[in-house]
Amino acid sequence: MINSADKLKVDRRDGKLVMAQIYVAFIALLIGGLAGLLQVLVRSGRFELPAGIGYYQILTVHGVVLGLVLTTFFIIGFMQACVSKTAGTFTTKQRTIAWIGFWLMTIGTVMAAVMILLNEASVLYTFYAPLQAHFLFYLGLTLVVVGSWLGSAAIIMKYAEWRRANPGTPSPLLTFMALVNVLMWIVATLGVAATVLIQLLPWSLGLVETVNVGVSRTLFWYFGHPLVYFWLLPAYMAWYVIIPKIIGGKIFSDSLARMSFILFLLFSIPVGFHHQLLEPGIDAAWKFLQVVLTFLVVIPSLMTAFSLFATFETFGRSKGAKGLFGWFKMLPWGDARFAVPFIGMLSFIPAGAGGLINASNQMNQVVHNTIWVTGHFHLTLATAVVLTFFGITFWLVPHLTGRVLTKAINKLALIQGVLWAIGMTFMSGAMHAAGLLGAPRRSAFSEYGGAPQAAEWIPYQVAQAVGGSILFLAIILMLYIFVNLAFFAPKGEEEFPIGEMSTHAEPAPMVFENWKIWMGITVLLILFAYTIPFIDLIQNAPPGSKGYNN
Ligand code: HAS
Ligand code: CU
Repeated sequence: MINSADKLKVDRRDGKLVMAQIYVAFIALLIGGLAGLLQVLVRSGRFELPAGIGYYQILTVHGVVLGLVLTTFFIIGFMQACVSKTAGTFTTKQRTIAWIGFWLMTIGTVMAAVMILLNEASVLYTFYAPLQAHFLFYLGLTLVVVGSWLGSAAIIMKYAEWRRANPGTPSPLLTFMALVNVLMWIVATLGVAATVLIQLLPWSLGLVETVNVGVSRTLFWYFGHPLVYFWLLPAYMAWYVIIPKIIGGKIFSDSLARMSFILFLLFSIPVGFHHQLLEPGIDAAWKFLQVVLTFLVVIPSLMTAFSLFATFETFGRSKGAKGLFGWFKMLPWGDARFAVPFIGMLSFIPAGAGGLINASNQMNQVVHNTIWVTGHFHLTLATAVVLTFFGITFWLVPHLTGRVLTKAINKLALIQGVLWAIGMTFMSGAMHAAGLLGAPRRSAFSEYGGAPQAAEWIPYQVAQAVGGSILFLAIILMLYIFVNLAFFAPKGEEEFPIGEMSTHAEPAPMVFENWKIWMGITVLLILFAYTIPFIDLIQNAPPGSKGYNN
């Protein structure tokens, strides 16, 4: 279905809202990237942080600012742009709610950042109890979450308005996808809100002395796993809908795309135990159940891979490609809007395979708490997802600022993507390898008293520093491109690419929009996977833990 809105630009007022969030995301990239560079340098053993700055302080900056701030701001902004473009301009009321959300998120971010910089919250991005932060850190994160709910509310309201105006018609694909992601986000963030408001805030304020660590971590991972799909789904929105248009092809199947998003809604949340397989207090049978559910949530990613190959191959053959991989040559390799996200897709193949290893109950014992896991999420989040976000930036920012992506900037963007791929191959590759040799994650440089095994890790740490330095260069290049596209590129009209359906595709069945069914199953699965383990964790808890802080 070709929507009449497809020809229109995103409304200027909505554009401002989206750009505000993208500015914050790129400031976060600068700060977080710098912290990342300092970390790899420390871990190489050849550099010490000046002025009494702590390694964990820097590591917290890196994780919070890139993992939580950059992602949330970019994603909410991008989804709002998609909804405004495909379901129509936000009403004044919807836009005002979204702006209030933006300011709450920004104030919360500043509060959390100040506490980290004062070394009052060196608790890493997972803020695991019994590590204890200043209460303003938790309050700041709460504001970020509440603000994101308001940004999400604007999307839900626009969707509801569209439904009322178009009864019996499937909603525009990008709007549908954004809606699924915000529904998943709201259900997931209830978990982190619960641990912060009920446990961590009162504890950091000294109102209660101890905290139930098992419950707090379980609530965190109830949120923490769907968090990673909250990052991934916007990338999938671009892969399913935007990339086909950029290459000049068609979307393989509207229904398949919707079905995969519904499967993410159902299976993203009841799987948090795959982060806690080696933690005490949870019965092995419940861990096993969640491992099985984890393998179910792999299916929509395999569907996505299938659908992408189908789009690429169909397009290539329509251009006369022959043989098994002849279509590969037909793809527009000179277009950074395609090539940079494509590097992301390629990296997602080993990244996903690593995820399957992590999720395999026994193999998790080999990799858990090693730097292998850090390697895993630098391929998934910091390559597949982030390069896709960069690819989106190349057209979305000029589209919103009334400028164009010039040939020269396109070339720089390609160099940026290639640098990223090289840097990450060194860094993430060395992390995976060192992890298999037992090198721990979340640790500063140490020779562990001259232990021979630790000596084996050092060459890999040097390789990580080489890769990390290349990545930092790529970040600087990306920031240059962003500033150019936002302020200096020539005026003009840049397209918001939205793919068309392939002609043989049937319209999507309306059952996909029956939220009573999908939210109902989501809640039932959560209750099934978590109720008894929670009762266990509360009833059979060891004495609560006092806070550790520096
Ligand atoms: Fe993960 C830990 C399991 C995906 C992020 N993960 C993490 C952490 C993060 C993270 C941040 O089960 C660390 C948290 C912490 O701080 O402790 N992960 C999985 C599984 C998947 C997975 C099963 N993770 C992600 C994604 C992330 C992410 C996505 C961010 C965006 N992960 C785990 C587990 C742990 C974990 C355990 C805990 C480890 C521990 O012990 O602590 C799956 O969703 C992956 C499915 C993906 C695929 C790949 C499909 C391929 C596609 C690309 C197609 C390419 C094309 C182009 C078409 C099966 C879609 C190719 C063209 C050619 C020509 C070749
Ligand atoms: Cu997970």
